[in-house]
Amino acid sequence: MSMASPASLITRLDSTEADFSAKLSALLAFEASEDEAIDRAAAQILVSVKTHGDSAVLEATNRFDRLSADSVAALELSQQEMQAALNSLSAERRHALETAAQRVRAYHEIQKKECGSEGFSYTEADGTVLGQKVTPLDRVGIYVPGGKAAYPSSVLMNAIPAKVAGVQEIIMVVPTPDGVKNPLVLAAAAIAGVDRVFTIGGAQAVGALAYGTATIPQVDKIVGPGNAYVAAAKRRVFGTVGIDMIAGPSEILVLCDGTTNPDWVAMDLFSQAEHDELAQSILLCPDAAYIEAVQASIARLLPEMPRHEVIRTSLANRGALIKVRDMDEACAIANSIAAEHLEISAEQPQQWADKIRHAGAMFLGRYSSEALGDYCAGPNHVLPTSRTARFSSPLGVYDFQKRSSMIHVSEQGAQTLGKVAAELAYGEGLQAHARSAEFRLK
Ligand code: HSO
Ligand code: ZN
Repeated sequence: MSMASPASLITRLDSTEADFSAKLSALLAFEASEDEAIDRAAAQILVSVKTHGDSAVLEATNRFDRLSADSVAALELSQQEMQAALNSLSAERRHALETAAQRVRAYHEIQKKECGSEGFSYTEADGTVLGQKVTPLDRVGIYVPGGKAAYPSSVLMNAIPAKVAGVQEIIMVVPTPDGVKNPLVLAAAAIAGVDRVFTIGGAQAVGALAYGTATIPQVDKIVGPGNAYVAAAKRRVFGTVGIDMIAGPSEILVLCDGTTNPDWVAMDLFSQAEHDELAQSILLCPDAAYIEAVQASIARLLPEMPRHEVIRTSLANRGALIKVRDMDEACAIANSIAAEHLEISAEQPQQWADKIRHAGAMFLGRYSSEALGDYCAGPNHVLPTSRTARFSSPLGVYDFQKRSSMIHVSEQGAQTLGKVAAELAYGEGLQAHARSAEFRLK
């Protein structure tokens, strides 16, 4: 393994360069490739699952995962099997998984309390009561990828908020190509309280959850990441069921004042770069000498990493070390990037956090490595990517709840509201509306 020269590992930019914005935009550009052929294939699978149900699911599972079964029921795992997976873990691994689950649960319990889960109501002077009622979804499907991105931590992050919200039934689907199961994923499902698990995946699993089959009940919302076929299928079933989001590659943006050990920052950049070749790791720092030091750390530490090839590709394609004028400018750039994860590795992190408006999750201070948030700090690791933090939020209890408006008009209230409504209804040419309001006038 040859050690590449530090300069070739990662792009260096300077915010004072004339073409800086153009270069930054080029670096950030990421189009979730909407491959037409993939979309067509996903659409076909969805149609066949919708029409033929279980038999289409069996056929696709046999074809894509080389897994044959006599019935879809035979692809369901028993609770004993999940429990056995949990029991098969080493004591340390099990303890870590349980600790993570307990912390994620605790955070989401507080979130449930603080985010208006009780709904609200108020009474007007004439006795009319108006309000909002919050109800958990009945049944949710969680998609867990089977291949290289089979993360037990993601099982916890998707299932626990649903559980905390009060969802009655959680159905997990996870492909097991050639029948190979991931015990840590099953153990996480057992800990999180997943009710049923089917070893199916791909667009066929999305279709089964969205439309329901004789064996797999229809869900109300499908959450969880998947490959391009799964993403295409989720897009297509949206409307029949709810979906969470279409997740892009992982991103980390480190905003550093130059006071953190450069090895720590280099490793934090690696931590998301190792997810996949399209992941994005960027450092913003006002101190040129410090950037040199991080670059040297990258060059020294990279060859030690088992996933060095993925990290190398990701850093070379989409990574950058950016020299900024000062921390204020760093904050402004961070807002324009709207990263999934933002580490503020600085002496006075809160001061800079106050200036950040767009980030999926903020990690304050040099001890808050993003990896802690990925596993066990407590907040959700399912976060808006690809600049969608401008308008969307981390997965949370609120994604598994919905709201109903409550209107209880008093007799007196009907007099005032009735006149207003009738007047507007005549204006819209809707007689029945007008009369319905007027019938109640004294
Ligand atoms: N960083 C990922 C989540 C994850 N990391 C799972 C490790 N395992 C989300 O962007
Ligand atoms: Zn991660």
